[in-house]
Amino acid sequence: MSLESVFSEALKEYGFDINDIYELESDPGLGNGGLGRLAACYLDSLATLDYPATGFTLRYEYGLFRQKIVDNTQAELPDFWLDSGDVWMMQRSEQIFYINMGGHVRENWNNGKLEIEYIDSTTFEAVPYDIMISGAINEGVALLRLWRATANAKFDMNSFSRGDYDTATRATAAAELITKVLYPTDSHIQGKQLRLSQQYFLVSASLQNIINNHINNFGTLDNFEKKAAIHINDTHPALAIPEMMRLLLDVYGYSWDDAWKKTVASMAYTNHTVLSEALETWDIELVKGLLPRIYMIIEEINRRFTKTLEETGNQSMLPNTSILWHNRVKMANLCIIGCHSINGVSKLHSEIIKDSIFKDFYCLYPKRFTNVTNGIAHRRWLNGANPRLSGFITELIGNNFYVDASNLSKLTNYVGNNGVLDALAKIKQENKNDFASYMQKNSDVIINPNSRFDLQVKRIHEYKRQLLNVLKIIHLYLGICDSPNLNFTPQTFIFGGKTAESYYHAKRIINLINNLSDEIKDDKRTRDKLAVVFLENYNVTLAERIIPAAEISEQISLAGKEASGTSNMKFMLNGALTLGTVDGANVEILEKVGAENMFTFGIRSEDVAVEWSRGYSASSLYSSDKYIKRIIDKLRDGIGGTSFSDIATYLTVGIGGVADPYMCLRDFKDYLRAHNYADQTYKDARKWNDMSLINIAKAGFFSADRSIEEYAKSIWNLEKYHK
Ligand code: OAK
Repeated sequence: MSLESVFSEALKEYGFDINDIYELESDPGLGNGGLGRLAACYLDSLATLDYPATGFTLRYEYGLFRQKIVDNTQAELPDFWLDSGDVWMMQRSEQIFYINMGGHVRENWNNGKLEIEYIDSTTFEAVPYDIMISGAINEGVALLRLWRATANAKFDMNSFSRGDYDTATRATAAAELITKVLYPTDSHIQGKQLRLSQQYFLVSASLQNIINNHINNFGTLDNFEKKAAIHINDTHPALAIPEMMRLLLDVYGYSWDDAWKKTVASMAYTNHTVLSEALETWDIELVKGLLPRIYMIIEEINRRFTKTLEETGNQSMLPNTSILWHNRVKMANLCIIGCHSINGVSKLHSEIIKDSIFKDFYCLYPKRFTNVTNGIAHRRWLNGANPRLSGFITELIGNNFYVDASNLSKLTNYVGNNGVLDALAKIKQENKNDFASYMQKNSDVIINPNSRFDLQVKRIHEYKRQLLNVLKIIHLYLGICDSPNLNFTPQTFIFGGKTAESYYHAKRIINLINNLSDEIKDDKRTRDKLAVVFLENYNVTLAERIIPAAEISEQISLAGKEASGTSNMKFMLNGALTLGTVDGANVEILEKVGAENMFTFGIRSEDVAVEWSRGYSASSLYSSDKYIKRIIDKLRDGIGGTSFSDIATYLTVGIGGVADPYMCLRDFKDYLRAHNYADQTYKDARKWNDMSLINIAKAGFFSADRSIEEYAKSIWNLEKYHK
């Protein structure tokens, strides 16, 4: 509403700083990482671009845990975000829906029509809470609807009236468990019944809601697929497909063929990962037990699909494409069979899914596959998070980039302009100073604002290779110890990120980073040149503070593993230079800025499988490369007083699997080369600032507005409210 300065002034008169007020509101930690954050960015664009849209999610009482670093390792504390977060939510008790789970079903044929009777099932109530997402420049509003689970009030009343308070309260507690807490596993499935209940609860409430609205508007579902588009954000809401079928068949009386046409025509699916451990599969018995009717429908979908495969002579595709396989329900297969559109989230990723994990499906349905490269809410990540930079850009090119980020390209007119480059450098320095003061004030961490800020902030995961970054820092550290008088640009390596409580290896990496931080701090030879900082409880609030201060953005996943990445886009938009592999959306960043404005390194995705098949041997790298050997030996000897021999073994011999599964040692040498090149470039401030300017200028493509326009046009066939 452009009223921030008015409020800021008014608050000042009462002795308050508006920033302190902002701090009081906690982040709604309703997701784990990139997947949920992307959805939040998309809601901003949907509202601003005037598209009619609702995002559905669960109103978890406890969001993603609060991370505390205790004895240099991660501890998890509950995140009760609702104490300050629910001021924005409106309960809409008039739109409650009912969801059945458990028990069994009886099929009754009545005059040739099938009627489904639910026996001994439990009915839950889904209560909606709405958060309005206002458009930035218009009157558009998108809705975020969060469902809270509770016991069926009618059922409760019966128990109460019988005086059976125990049953009544037990039922409420069991129901409320469904939306109690967000599962903290990212890119890894946990096959728990409660998680499956959450998924079904979300899709059933949301679909009943969508269908109900449609009936209210049109009085029929005959035109449903022409008026509604349902998007499945990874496979977590995949049960929307059989649930849609259930509603059309059992409640609205459509034939199978008509119901199926409607379902496929209205549903679209985005895949957000190729990691096999993240591809959801559910135990058949679990699905049957919790969702008997849904399971029957899945079986029928699969029976018809399998029959077509056989009729077309494609039986050999069965192992990869069947929904039911080896006692598991494969959710991605369900999505591909049940959706008219399937997309990856960067050009490279969309090619990889066609060539590898969904290859057979691509042969069967080539027209369904497409790409939509991710984007970020540039108004949040530039205008909101970095007012200095956005103010300066406005002085240079006007404020049209706020509405249309492609206008940022006008900044290329200032390449080589010393006045502009100096101003950019000054802004970066001020943002660094601010961040250093913030850290000192809020967590007693001292950061030298005159060192180079090098960041890797994201979930901690083997494939993202925080370990590779650590190996490099150990190398630099040992180098300074060898030659303390060598000219060395002071550098601060900043890490941040959470990992699931159960992910042992990632927790060890957090431990290693914190120990390394201590050892370097305690060493007189290195402490003024090198620093490692682990930001506790990395979240959106912290990201908004640190990204504007970043100079190097580490995007160093093993090629082929990061579907897209979105922090890479946020960093570039704020003028950081990318040190990265040719992976995910880095590929498109490279395309936009050119190789001369990015520091790339590492194996290419198409070569990874080739190297494995040739017998990639990490242990021979250990024996042949004296730098690698020294670093691994140092891990064994100890960092910060603790031996990390388990990590040394993981890299060289393997722990219950192959050695160095994400090829850290394979890419180490080339990573060092790219780092050294970045280091040399940094010494030439003019060149560095020019590169930084070009990165900002080319970031417009990565606005979520562009992604949403692509979804609206090519997948949803969606029109704006006001044409
Ligand atoms: C998490 C769990 C299961 C499946 C995917 C994820 C996930 O977070 N994927 C991430 O999605 C982001 C948004 O598309 C991408 O930028 C990340 O590369 C991807 O890891």
